[in-house]
Amino acid sequence: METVYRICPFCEATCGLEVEVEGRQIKQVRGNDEDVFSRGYVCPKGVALGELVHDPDRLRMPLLKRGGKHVEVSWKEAFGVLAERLAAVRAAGGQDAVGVYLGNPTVHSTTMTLYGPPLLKALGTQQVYSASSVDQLPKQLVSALMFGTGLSVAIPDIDYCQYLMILGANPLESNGSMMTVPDVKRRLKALQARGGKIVVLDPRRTKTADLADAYHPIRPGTDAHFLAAVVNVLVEEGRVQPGRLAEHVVGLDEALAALAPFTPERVAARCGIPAETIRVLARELGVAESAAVYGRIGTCTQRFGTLANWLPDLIHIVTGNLDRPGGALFAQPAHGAGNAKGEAGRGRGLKMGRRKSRVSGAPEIFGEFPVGALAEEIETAGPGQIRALLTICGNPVLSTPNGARLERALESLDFMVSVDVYLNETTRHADLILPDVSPMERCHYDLAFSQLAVRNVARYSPAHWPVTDRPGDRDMMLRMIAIAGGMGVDADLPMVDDLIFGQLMQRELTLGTSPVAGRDPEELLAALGTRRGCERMLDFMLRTGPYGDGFGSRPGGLSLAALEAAPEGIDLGPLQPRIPEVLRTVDGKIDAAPAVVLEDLARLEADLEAQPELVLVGRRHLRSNNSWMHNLPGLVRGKVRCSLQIHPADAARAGIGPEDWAEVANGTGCVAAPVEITEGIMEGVVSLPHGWGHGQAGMGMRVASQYAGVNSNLLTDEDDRDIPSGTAVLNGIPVRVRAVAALQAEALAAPG
Ligand SMILES: Nc1nc2c(c(=O)[nH]1)N[C@H]1C(S)=C(S)[C@@H](COP(=O)(O)OP(=O)(O)OC[C@H]3O[C@@H](n4cnc5c(=O)[nH]c(N)nc54)[C@H](O)[C@@H]3O)O[C@H]1N2
Ligand SMILES: Nc1nc2c(c(=O)[nH]1)N[C@H]1C(S)=C(S)[C@@H](COP(=O)(O)OP(=O)(O)OC[C@H]3O[C@@H](n4cnc5c(=O)[nH]c(N)nc54)[C@H](O)[C@@H]3O)O[C@H]1N2
Ligand code: SF4
Ligand SMILES: [Mo]
Repeated sequence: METVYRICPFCEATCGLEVEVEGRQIKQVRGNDEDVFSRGYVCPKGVALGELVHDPDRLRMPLLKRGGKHVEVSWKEAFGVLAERLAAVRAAGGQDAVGVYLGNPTVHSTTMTLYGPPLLKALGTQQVYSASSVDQLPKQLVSALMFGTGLSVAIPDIDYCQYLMILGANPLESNGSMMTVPDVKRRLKALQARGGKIVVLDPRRTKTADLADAYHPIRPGTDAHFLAAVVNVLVEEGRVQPGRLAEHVVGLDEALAALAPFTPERVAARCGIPAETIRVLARELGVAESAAVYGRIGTCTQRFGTLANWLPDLIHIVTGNLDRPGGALFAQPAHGAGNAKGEAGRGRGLKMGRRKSRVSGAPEIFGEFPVGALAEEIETAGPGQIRALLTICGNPVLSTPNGARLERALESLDFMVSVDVYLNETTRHADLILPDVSPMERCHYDLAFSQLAVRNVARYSPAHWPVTDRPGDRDMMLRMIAIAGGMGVDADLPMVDDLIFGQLMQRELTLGTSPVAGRDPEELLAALGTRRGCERMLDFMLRTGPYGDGFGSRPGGLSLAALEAAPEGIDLGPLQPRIPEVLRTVDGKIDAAPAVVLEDLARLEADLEAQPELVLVGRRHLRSNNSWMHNLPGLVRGKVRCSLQIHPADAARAGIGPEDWAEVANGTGCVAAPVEITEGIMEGVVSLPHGWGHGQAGMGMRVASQYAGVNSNLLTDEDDRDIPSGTAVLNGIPVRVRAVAALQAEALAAPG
């Protein structure tokens, strides 16, 4: 028996795990009590690491579709097919004929995070899509517009905060998102224990709402209305107190004036929250010793995602809580985030809309188009039409709107290749599937989540088991990069890796502000020794980062070796104020009133007149993770999770009883699910979790197929998007419900 320490790669909490292994077998997984960040916390998904690693259905060899069936082939054959088919598609349609979709676990894999960008560059395609546009894109867009980079996200300083308002997030199930916060429950309870207050606004009375000091049901899609009214009250009552921020902000008066139409009295009915309650909440925010407003999925994947993500930061400015301990602060990760590079306090800002998508003219943001536009880009003929698709760590058939249309589009492709670990709803359409290694066979450092963490920490897990019978994930990516870059199937991979690293190093050396500016590259290469791949890049980034040893110029500073020697991680302390140094906007100011955001207020005002209808929202469960952990028996056992939550009054109106199944339908699609009649959801709102709908022909997930459930994204409309960000509207979807029993009776009565 051997104990191995690893960072859990499954969700954003990044818990430290203590894994007992015997040879290549995981025997037990526990939380690592010594971990400087998670301090022993673990959830059932982390405990299921062994089930995932040893899952007999996890792919171990490349699969090639022959005569409609997937068969195992050698890696050599797989790469040969990839090279030949990609070349054929590009010869006929050019580089944009190859589309790419990057799914969520891409960001949880250090290898994919580091080698994904060079792969996109080698492909040279403009047809890039990702799970961002069914997730956090609105938050990243407003962060870039206001502060200069898409990962300059103001994070609630949860460990010091005295008043936390949570909208559209349920961290007690999700373990937090766009806020890396292991053991969130303990931290929330500590907030309360020091006299602080937590307020939750959600259409469902969630576990987080139960823990909170106050819970207010809110109509889906009306967070922006509500928050705009909160700002108005702060203005009206003379509580605009940006303090030291004032000199760093432009556009504040303009922003406040633009919100004037949204008084509590005008938004109350639409939000389902009394005007007086809105006033009370605004006052509480205004007088709190420190406060943060945290919105997540419910505020992002909705009709006014951009506005609903701008307003929290505007409130942070108005109340002086931005960049103040206990308010919302910017992380300072060890590897050197984009907002720690180059000239301090100034940068290039965000350039968006440099091009438009071919069919619906959606603007590019951060180099990608909204995934809602993917199917139309595959189906619509003309220059730039996608004829081949590469998916990496993605299951868009279940995760993106109108999965049925996307499946038809995938079937019409000339070639599809997926890098994945399962033969699932999406990859079953692929001609070629390249299996990834398990988390035990790759190194891990959280490049993305350390930028979103509630505390500055640095942790690293080396690959534990060597890969012998196949290319490792780095070599798989390098081979794909070589093929895409026209270097052929037999390219020398160490040479390709050297090229990629050389570019990374060159960029750093040319930054006048770098601790290694002007140094001899040969000397730095020598200092990096025999490290290659991710390890070499990480070591370089850490050493040139804000806490790094600067390759000798800052003795005692961080390096990969220091992290290797500390499997429990290195604590770098609480978040600290970083304004103005953190800013990377062109003028070095915080833009409180970005034009694309203010322009959207007309749409918000028009929505005040909308008539209430029955709408669908999503939800998450602790023992589930998007679409792909349903093959692990330890997680899916027990009560049926893919049920329709419905309020008793709505159930009664639709004639639905507690033992019934309900049909949920709208103009996009129709599904049926068992119901859970509960007071825990607002009247006029029903909820289905996403990520279910397994069990189609041609899949290879035997457990998941037995717990199939239905795909809630058969009901979401791919054309329905938050306008500024292009993010899909996945919450607040108009639907009709009726008892399936009634339906069957109708079918029986119908002639023939
Ligand atoms: N209706 C509705 N839809 C939603 C949401 C919602 O709340 N409601 N949430 C949205 C959100 S927030 C997200 S992030 C997206 C997720 O969207 P996706 O990322 O497209 O979907 P996932 O379910 O995360 O699927 C991950 C895929 O990666 C594979 N995978 C897992 N581990 C690895 C690995 O180590 N390597 C490789 N190569 N592959 C791996 C899995 O088998 C699976 O195919 O879904 C979105 N869709
Ligand atoms: N166990 C588990 N953990 C996960 C995941 C998982 O699938 N399972 N997925 C991971 C991923 S990829 C992500 S992005 C995060 C997401 O993290 P969270 O955002 O915390 O996830 P949810 O639990 O979906 O919470 C969203 C809440 O928004 C509410 N809601 C829906 N519409 C609205 C609205 O219009 N306004 C308001 N105010 N509320 C609304 C829903 O009722 C729900 O309670 O979780 C991550 N962690
Ligand atoms: S909370 Fe997230 S990171 Fe922590 S053990 Fe669970 S899945 Fe892993
Ligand atoms: Mo997500």
